[in-house]
Amino acid sequence: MLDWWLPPNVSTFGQEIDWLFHLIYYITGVTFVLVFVTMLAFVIIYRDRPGRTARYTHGSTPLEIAWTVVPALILVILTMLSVPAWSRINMHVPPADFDVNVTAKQFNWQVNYPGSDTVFLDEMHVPVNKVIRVHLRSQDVIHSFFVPQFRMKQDAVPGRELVRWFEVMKPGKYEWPCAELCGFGHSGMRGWIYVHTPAEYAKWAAENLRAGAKPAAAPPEAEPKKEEKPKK
Ligand SMILES: [Cu+2]
Repeated sequence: MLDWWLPPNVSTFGQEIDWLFHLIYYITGVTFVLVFVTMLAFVIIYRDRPGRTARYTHGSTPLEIAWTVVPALILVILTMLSVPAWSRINMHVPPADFDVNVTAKQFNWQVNYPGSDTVFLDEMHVPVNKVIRVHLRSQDVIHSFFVPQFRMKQDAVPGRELVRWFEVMKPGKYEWPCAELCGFGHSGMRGWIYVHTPAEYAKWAAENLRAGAKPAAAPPEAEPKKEEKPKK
């Protein structure tokens, strides 16, 4: 029902995330309406009128217990509902069909494929319907790998290698912005992930993944190719 404001999901695990998102959205939406309707009603019902005097009230203990216990229960239930999704997506990385190294820096994504020494700037090419394992690093500050259509967001933390995965069900060109304010060029830090059909991917790989091949669309100010060679 909220499809009009979320970008279309193309990831195998996206539905689990969207379902939780919608559930939380409706719970907070209903709470918002109830709180504001009650507040407006009270403002009108208990407004100042001639002859009305203020009255001391301690409040209502049962009511206070209820509005503490109910939200606490909702949070516990939401946690229990989130655990299976979190565990399936983030705790267990499935066997990968492809590994990709991504090193974030101010202000580019540097992409490297095992077995090739080419570093691509701000573009990643992967085949559709395959488990892609991303080895995410940062060279300087915290960045955030974000692909809205993949329902995937992960901080890149200096000094750590984080492994995340995705499997895309639909070929296309997907925007890949940095979602962590990382410096003056942050707003320009974005790349594209090209999800190809198997034949297209094979063609791209044959043309671009030979050792020493030139990055396809690196901007003119691109760094020397071997400047950051991810260690394995
Ligand atoms: Cu960044």
